[in-house]
Amino acid sequence: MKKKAIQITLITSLILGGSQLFASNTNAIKSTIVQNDSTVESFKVYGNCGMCKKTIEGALKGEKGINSAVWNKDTKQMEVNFDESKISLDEIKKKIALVGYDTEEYRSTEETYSKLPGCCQYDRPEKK
Ligand SMILES: [Cu+2]
Repeated sequence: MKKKAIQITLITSLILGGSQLFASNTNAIKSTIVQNDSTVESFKVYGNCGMCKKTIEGALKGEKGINSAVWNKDTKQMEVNFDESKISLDEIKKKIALVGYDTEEYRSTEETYSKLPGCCQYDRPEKK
């Protein structure tokens, strides 16, 4: 009788141990996937108001590899969550420059900037 009890304990611990192994394996796979398709970067985008926010965020909306893009008009910080295998940080900044907004790395053209509504014509960083 005692022997049987020990056997059951052994089997139970084997099952438990096995399922724990399985669980930690799936966790490892999950976290790798999350890391692969989501990189979060914050950087400064020059701009003024709520309309700028719409234009800046709109530059990335629906673009391949962009999970989310939020610009804060008070701090001028842009936070982008993206898939590095589909779009690079440089490409993101170029897209923002294309709609009229400067980052430290990519400057919009004078022409595009001058077409922005008056309230959106922010003080531009000095030319390097
Ligand atoms: Cu604006």
